[in-house]
Amino acid sequence: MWHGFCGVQERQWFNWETDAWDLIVGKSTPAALGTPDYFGVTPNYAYSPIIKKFVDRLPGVGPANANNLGQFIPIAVSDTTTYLGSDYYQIGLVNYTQKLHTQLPATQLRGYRDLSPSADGKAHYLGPLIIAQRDRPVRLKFTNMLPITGTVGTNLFLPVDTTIMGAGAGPLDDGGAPCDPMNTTCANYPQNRAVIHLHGGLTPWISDGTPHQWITPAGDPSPFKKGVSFQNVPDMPDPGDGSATYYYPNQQSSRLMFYHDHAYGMTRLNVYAGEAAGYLLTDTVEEALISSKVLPDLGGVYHYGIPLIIQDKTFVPESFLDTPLVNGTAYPYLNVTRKAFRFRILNACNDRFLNLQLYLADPASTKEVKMVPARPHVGYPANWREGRGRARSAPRGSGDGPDRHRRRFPAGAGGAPQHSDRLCL
Ligand SMILES: [Cu+2]
Repeated sequence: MWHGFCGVQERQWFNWETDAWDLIVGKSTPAALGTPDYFGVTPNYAYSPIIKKFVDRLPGVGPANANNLGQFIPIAVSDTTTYLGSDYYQIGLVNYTQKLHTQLPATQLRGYRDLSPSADGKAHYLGPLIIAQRDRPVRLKFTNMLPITGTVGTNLFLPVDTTIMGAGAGPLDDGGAPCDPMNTTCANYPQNRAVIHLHGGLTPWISDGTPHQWITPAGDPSPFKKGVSFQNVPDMPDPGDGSATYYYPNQQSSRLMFYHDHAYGMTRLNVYAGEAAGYLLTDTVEEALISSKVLPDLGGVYHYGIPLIIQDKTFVPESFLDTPLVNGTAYPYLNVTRKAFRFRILNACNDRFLNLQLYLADPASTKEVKMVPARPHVGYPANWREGRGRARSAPRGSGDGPDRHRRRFPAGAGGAPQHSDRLCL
């Protein structure tokens, strides 16, 4: 997170040839979306194209908080009458496209659509967000609406490694007879399998969405219809082929979770493709903290804070996960005013721990933030990168912090803040 004026907007990367942090744009001066050249003169097609930073707003919650690309995270529409005492949701799985940055074409995605008649009928990346209350169950009917085997769009649009167990051949032949893939050619598991798992939820096993509880779309000709552990919720009507029911008791404290695919052999790919959405659990303790002003109340859909769902993606066919998305946009910004904000930060990366820090960006420099010289590490091996005196190693401490920050907000009459500022993510 770069906090402050987001003036310099190109990618920064450590260059092992020169032992320095380079702004890639300063090195190879490619056009927007050009091929980055991180290692001397050799093109590296495996890296995402150069994307201008901090030009798109953060997608917010609900259509009123859509960004300049029209992206937003919808709140799932709850049905409180079909199952009295429970919030009921109907969610489908579809292929769709969405623009994730101004300079990128629309990206092919596979994800969830709120099937409530009151929803807008569209899939939205990271949506629909389910807001649940402690001790009030959520019931879910999930329908796999992907194309059936043999039609366009059946297969995942990402490369699937069929040598991984559960992704290639299974124990049935094309006619559905038992088959031993160790000894003969059997049918492949289809790539339109899906299941929903509530990540972090205390969920009974029938509804846990384990790797062996996937389903294929209704009418799919594959001999593999559902995982061997598949169960519907006993006190809900059988939803039929292509659908599954889930019961989440919500008997745990408030937290931001997410629900995502968990299909055997392709969980990582399905989640990467977009099968993930937020699940915000609230409770009376949190409400008391908000009403007593211990936690800031930003009002409306941000009563429980602003979600920042961070993921790592690549926009080329190989996956180096070199581009962060926040709420579905690459390098977004958020206009903030001088008051306390509450962010609900979720690491939904495939491959990364996150070390989040706040820095004041330096509009006078060609770098995003000021950097300090590296200190040599006495006694380290000669080829140890840390000790080789590269030009800049870390953001300069004097460039961050509340003192510098405060100067950017001259007070108006009565000490009221006059200016807003950009939080670059
Ligand atoms: Cu998970």
